[in-house]
Amino acid sequence: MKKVFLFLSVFAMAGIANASILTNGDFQTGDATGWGNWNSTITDQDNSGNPLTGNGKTTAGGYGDFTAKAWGDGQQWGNGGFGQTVAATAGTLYTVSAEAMHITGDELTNGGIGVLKLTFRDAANNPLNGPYGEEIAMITAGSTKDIWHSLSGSREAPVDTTQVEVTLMMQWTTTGPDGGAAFFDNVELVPEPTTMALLGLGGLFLRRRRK
Ligand SMILES: [Ca+2]
Repeated sequence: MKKVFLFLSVFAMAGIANASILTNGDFQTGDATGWGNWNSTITDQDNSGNPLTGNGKTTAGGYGDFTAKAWGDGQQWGNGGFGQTVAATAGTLYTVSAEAMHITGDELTNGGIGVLKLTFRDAANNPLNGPYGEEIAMITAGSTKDIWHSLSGSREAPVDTTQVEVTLMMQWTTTGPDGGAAFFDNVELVPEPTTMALLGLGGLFLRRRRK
C-alpha cells in the first residue's frame, strides 16, 4: 500500500513539474507580452495580408492563432527575434521546443535561418554556454515552406546558472542577398527535476499522510 501511494505521489509531482515555465509561449495575448523583441512582431497573418497557410487558416480575416514573426535587417548577421529570460537552476535539465515556419512569398533565402536558442547565464548576467548562447535547432531556406516544423532540444544548466533565456531569431548568415522571415509558435521550456528530487517529494507526501 505504501509503495503504491509513493509511486502515485511521484507520478503526480512529475505531472506538475512538466509544465512550461514561459509566459505567453503561444502568443495568444496577440502581442509580445512576456517577451523582449526586435525587428519582429506578433501577427496572425504575414505582412502582405496573406494567411499563414500552415496554421490551417485559409481566408483573410478572423484568424486568431497569433504567431511570432521575425525578420532581419538586410545585412549579414542582421537579425530579428524574441527573447524571454526566466529563473533557472544549475544541474537541471531544460527541454525547449517550438514550432517554426517560413512561407511562400516571404520565404527564407540563401543563408537565412530561423533558429531556436538557449542561453544560460549566471547572476552577473554572464553567458555560460558560449558568448551568444547555443543554437538548439533551426529551419533554413531548404526547409519545406508553409508547414510548421517542430524544433526541440534538451540541455543541462551549467554550474553557476541562475537564469536561462529562450531566443527565437531570424538571422541572415551570408553576405546575401538573403531574405524572408521566420514564424514561431507554441514555445515551451520545461525543467525536469532529478529522479531523487521527485522521490524526495513523494516520500514527503507519504510521511505527511501517515501522521
Ligand atoms: Ca499561437
